[in-house]
Amino acid sequence: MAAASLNVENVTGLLQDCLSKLGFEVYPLKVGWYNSVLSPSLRLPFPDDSLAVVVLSTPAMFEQAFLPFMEQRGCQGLSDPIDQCVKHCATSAVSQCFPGQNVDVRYDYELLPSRKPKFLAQTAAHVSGAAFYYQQSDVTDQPWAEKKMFGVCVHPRFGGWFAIRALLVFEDVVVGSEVVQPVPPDCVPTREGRIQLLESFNFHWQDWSYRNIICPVQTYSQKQRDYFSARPAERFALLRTWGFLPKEDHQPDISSDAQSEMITHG
Ligand code: B12
Repeated sequence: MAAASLNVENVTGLLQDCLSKLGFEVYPLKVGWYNSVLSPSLRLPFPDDSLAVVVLSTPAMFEQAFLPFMEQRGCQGLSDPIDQCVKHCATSAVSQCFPGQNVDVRYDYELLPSRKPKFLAQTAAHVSGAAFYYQQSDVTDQPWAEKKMFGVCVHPRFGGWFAIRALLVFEDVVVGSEVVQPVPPDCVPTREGRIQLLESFNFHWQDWSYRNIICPVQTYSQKQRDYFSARPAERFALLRTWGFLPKEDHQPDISSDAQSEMITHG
């Protein structure tokens, strides 16, 4: 389809058709909504009226995309298997739905040469209306004195049981001025709820309690929990016990302390 005939509805619809069966959700946004809350060094280098789409993984992604991806292709090289799977799904959807189109694809784990993230996933999720981004400044009369508290997005259906994986920017697709910025559902409206959320996310994120701040419609399966609770070195071992990696291959030696402390986002 030529760029001129693409619009918010058909881009979102085509991506949804490709990606929802794989356990992803897609939400459109205008680059200007994102850029207007950020300082110049973090803004996207595209016109304010261009279309972007943020891609979230839901609990179903693990069984609907990741395990079949491992079964069919296996992972190649040392990079994170989930990241490889997400990249495969996103690039396949883009080349299938929009052949020849100018689409800039950024992943949550990518950094710019300045070491800043290529896009701020939580800000994108909030301005698209996908998931409210609760930040320190959303708590009145903060109990944390000078401490910096990291913010967290809450999805209205999945609570914290999701991840923000990618941002696609359609440079040549213009979002009309009549398109209104959606407000994300405020599912943690009270001061006490927000304090509990930010404290769980900052101090006890390993116990995953922040994910249940609202009652989710679906959570990660036991298999998925086992996978994301494991450290990277153990994840390769788990994949091997599930039959996905050849036993004799040369797996990365990720036993050094630095690497086993590495956090991969699930
Ligand atoms: C670096 C990083 C980390 C670092 C630092 C954390 C941080 N927030 O800075 C470390 C390694 C500590 C980390 C840890 C974790 N992380 Co992390 N991390 C990231 C990463 C890659 C970048 C975040 C970042 O650097 N932000 C920069 C700071 C400056 O941005 P900011 O605080 O949001 O500030 C901006 C906004 O306030 C904005 N702004 C200003 N005004 C306004 C107004 C409005 C309305 C809005 C919307 C925005 C806005 O401007 C500011 C910048 O100038 C993101 C993925 C991504 N690409 O975004 C994941 C991400 C934030 N992490 C995530 C998770 C889940 C985790 C962990 C739980 C690990 C895990 N295995 O699951 C832990 C727990 C956190 C903790 N307690 O320490 C998830 C959060 C999902 C969610 N529901 O929100 C993300 C989004 C990854 C993902 N794929 O989903 N992480």
